[in-house]
Amino acid sequence: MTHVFVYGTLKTGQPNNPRMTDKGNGHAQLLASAVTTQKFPLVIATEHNIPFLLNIPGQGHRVRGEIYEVDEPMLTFLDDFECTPAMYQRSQVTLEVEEWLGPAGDKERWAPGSVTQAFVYSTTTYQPDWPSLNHHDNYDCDGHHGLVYKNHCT
Ligand code: PCA
Repeated sequence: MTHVFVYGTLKTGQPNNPRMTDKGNGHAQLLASAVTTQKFPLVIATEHNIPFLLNIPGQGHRVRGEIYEVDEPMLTFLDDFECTPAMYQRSQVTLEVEEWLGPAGDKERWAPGSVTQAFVYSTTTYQPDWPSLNHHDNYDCDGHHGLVYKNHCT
């Protein structure tokens, strides 16, 4: 099993979260909410208003998201879904756990404030103007930014 940190449309309540809960794609278990220990620019870009975490540590904000435990089929599905490595690349990120959201029996695993690592879909293959777009800290497709996500996969 592998841990993946999601910060965009894959989060609970966001348009692509059903991909994580679809058993046909593999297994994913929500474990915790978390925030990156480093700042990153989280921007909304392209005509589809897609969230991208730019792999530029130290700029932007600490970014909030969720840690999932995923199996090999789900990781393969997500790599494909996120157009890795062309659009996003999967790399390791260091996280501060905020709240345990996983199975109650596993409660001892992470206390709030624990530091852990997970994979994240971030990008170094961004357009030159993206770093100067607005920086977000907690993506919501219906946020005040008004940049409504357009699903290009359906
Ligand atoms: N999906 C991935 C990367 C950005 C996106 O919309 C995620 O939610 O983490």
